[in-house]
Amino acid sequence: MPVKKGKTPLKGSEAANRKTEITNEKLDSMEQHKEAGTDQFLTTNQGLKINDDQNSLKAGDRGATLLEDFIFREKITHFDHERIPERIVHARGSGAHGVFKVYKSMATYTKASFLNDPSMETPVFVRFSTVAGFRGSTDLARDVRGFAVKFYTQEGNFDLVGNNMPIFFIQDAIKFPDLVHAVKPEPHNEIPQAASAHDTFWDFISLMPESTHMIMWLMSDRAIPRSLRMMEGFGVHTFRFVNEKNEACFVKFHWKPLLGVHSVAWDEAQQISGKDPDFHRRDLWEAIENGAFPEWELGVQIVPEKDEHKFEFDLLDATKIIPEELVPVQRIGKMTLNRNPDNFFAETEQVAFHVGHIVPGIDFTNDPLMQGRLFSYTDTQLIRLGGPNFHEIPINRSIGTVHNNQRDGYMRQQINKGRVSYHPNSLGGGCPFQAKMAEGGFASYAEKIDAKKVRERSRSFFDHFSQATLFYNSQSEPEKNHIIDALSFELGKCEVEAIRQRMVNILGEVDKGLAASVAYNLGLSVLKPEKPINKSIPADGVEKNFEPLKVKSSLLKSEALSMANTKKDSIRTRNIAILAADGVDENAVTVMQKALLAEGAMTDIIAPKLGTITAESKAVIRVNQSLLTAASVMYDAVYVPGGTNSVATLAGEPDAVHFLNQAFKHCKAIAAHAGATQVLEATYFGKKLSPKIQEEGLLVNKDVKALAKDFIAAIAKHRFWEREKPRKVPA
Ligand code: HDE
Repeated sequence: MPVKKGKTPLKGSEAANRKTEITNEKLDSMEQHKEAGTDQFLTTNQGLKINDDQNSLKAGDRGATLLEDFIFREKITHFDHERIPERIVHARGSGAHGVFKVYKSMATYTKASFLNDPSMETPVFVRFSTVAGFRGSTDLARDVRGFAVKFYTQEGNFDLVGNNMPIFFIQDAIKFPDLVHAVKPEPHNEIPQAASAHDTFWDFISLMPESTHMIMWLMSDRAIPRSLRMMEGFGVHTFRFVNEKNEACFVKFHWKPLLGVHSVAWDEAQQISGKDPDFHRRDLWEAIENGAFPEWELGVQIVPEKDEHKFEFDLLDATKIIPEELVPVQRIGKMTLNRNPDNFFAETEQVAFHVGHIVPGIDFTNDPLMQGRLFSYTDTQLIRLGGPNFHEIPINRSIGTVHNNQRDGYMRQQINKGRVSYHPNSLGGGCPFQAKMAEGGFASYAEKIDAKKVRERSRSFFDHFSQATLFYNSQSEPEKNHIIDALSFELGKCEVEAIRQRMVNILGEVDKGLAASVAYNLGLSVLKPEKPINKSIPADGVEKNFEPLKVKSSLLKSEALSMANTKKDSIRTRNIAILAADGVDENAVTVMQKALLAEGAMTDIIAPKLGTITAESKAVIRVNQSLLTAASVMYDAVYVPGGTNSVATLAGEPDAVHFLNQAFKHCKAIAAHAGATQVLEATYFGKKLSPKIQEEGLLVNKDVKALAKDFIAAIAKHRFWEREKPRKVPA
């Protein structure tokens, strides 16, 4: 039986059991590959029944194919046109359907109806993405993640087209093509794929001090999430809320994942890219199929209009956050993703987001990055989706009816009746007519503007380092080390030493220790940064000073910026590996498995080969993965049950020992039943610790129940980063 879409959520263990159930079903049945309603004849696109789909029409059975073969030509022509241009950025993505509900009315701030009525369930479609890689690139690239949500509201579609980082590289949209050209594979040899670790990217960045804050985020573990379900999301720009009385306030949007914010190790990310490049896509898909629906709370930071200028930074500058200490995040509603797409192309590929898709109650600000985006998204859909009717593609359709006088164009689906396609008209009774604001008509917020037309940037945008420093100072010790490692890796991949040097000098403006550590790893020393060279020559010939302002943030640390402070209270949906072989202690397997499943985790029995293993008790246990198909990097934690023969086999099996070595290196929880210490002793860390095993997150106990309890607590901590070797202190 295939998995049903839109089923009711399963709770923890139910969901976990379902995983194995589905896997087995998948193996046993081809049923799921059937399309609904395919008990029908094969036809051409014109509806003609086809009687031979195996042979083209030929002049004799060994002769040339005839031009006449319209059936062959139709099939091949369609095939030849199957691809559409991939997105210029965010090409690699994964999507899901869901719903959003506000907790309580937000009418004080916004008249948006989907944020006013707690009983209203608004359908959503979400697309997560990486930015730099091509459509087939790996999920685990070090990159920003797109987090785009389409709300199908009663008042029209609202798209919150955000990222998993709250800021951006640049302040003005005119620099976007430069940024993207710099990060994409280099144009002469198209290397490297889905990676920022190359000269053109760091050349550009080292000349754009405004990108420094974003670089801190990109080099942090936020850029290598454990799961798309465990990422925060941000609207990035400051938006406006507008209420019924037309009073506006500023708002920043946040998505807070209920599973907490977690990441993998960089070494692990690189290995996952080889073992399972679809790791995030698969994880999202399976969680939803298993009924473990991903959830986020929508958060807002609200700033009254009168407070626009009260901060040390400019609210219109997309390279700045509003620290949560200054304006707390109010959690106002919840989004639940509960249905996988039926067809990747039709939905995830053809979905067209646009920052300009808003509803009454939400409006823009003059953030120059946002203003540029307002142009770019429609423009890109025109080329990508082939014309102006992309709003008619099912995934892009508004749930409200669309009435206007726009007509025709490539691939028009709607058949407009009648002869009136203009306004005003009398022949159509004046229809469709304009809506007053009281009737839900959209009117832009009447912001007062009195200014000169200039190509300039406000000086309030010129502090490029204070929040980069705030971010760095807010990190835990292991997180700081990871940033140092990431920078050393990325810059180490640059061939041009001058680029490395320029970047190291910029890091000196963020934190002296950070810069010194990276410089040490690169064999350099930190020098004074050069003056930025991106000067403009205005019409009056007077050069503008682009030198960054030296500002010190009055806030030294912000708790919300460190993932060390995230939720660590659940092992729900975590994948746990159980290494076993013939002769395993059945009780040690089942007691542990039961305890983990009860907490909502999932388990895989991994043995030297697929099929079944026979326990000491002679019970037959089904194997989910072999040591060849599984890898430690695909699991959150590892358990080794006892059983004399099983333990002896695993201790002599290099793949099993490697599995544990990797889990240890990546700071994961490892549990061994007392009888299984022989396997641990075969590892590099077992040798180090033996005979008395003592290390946080490394558990040995002969009482399986007690071991399970400690193991669950350890897995919930996500990682034991402190296990990593201490960094060398530069001279
Ligand atoms: Fe985008 N961006 N962007 N971007 N962006 C696109 O639109 C653009 C920016 C973001 O899953 C494109 O349909 C400009 C910030 C996401 O389909 C394109 C600028 C943020 C997605 C485009 C930015 C984003 C896109 C490419 C500088 C976070 C994927 C394909 C002003 C707030 C949406 C497409 C999806 C996609 C332009 C900067 C998020 C070319 C000009 C800042 C999540 O239109």
